[in-house]
Amino acid sequence: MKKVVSIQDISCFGKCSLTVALPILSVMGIETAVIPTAVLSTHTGSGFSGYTFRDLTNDIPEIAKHWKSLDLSFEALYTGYLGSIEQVQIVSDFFDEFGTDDNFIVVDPVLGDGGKLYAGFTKEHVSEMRRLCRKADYIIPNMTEASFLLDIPYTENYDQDYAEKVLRGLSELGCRTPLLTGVHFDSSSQGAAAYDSLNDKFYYSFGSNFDRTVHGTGDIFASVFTGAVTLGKSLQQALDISVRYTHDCIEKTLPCFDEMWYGTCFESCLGQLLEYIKD
Ligand code: PXL
Repeated sequence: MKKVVSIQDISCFGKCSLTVALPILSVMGIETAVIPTAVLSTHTGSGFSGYTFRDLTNDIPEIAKHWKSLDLSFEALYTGYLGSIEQVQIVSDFFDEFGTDDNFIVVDPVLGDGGKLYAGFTKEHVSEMRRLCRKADYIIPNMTEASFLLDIPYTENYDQDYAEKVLRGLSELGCRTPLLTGVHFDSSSQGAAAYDSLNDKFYYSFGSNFDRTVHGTGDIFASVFTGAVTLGKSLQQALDISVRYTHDCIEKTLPCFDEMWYGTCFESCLGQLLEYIKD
């Protein structure tokens, strides 16, 4: 069985990070080890305030040390939300210890959305995340995160030429294959793009656009993408599977958005994901 380690927080309520990555990777038939970086009572996105935050940063090197003594290895190292600058640095050390020529690293540089940083994140956090991206084979920012990483103004109105400039810029941070999520060149479709800098090739995948932001879709996309690459899918296949599944999840969520404002109904679509990875 393929093994992935996912390093991100547990938001006890709110359907994101590990509570999304674990079921998605498991359904894809991938053994998923976890390093919870923090335990929060809810996620920090809009709608929640007063959440608790238990920092587990000091546990990460201890877990890594124990795993080294057990000689554990993973096909992929996959990180998402990291709650502090120190945590980003420790995860960077983890990459040095567990990264090999045979495995790959996915960094979802969770920083913000809608042109704004998430609560508690600063410019220094962005700089540290930029450094972490250098060690990744794949990074999966949305346009907000890409803009912060590249220190350029955020825009919602852009064309293919602009998206490709952003992707090239992201590759210059040192990551071989940057992706961009939430890509749209008109109001009818939305999807994702990737740039394989080694072969200088761009890849796209689109579905129909929903005029609404649903929380947690970035984590869903990144988990499926990591799983698909782990299963040996090509970059185009991995993009297609991730876009299709994320699209299904948003479609399922919208009719019950009033109750589900904090997350995405990804559970109801897991059966479809199993079908998509069979192709
Ligand atoms: O969905 C990304 C995410 C993960 N973890 C926590 C968050 C967020 C986004 O708001 O707050 C704690």
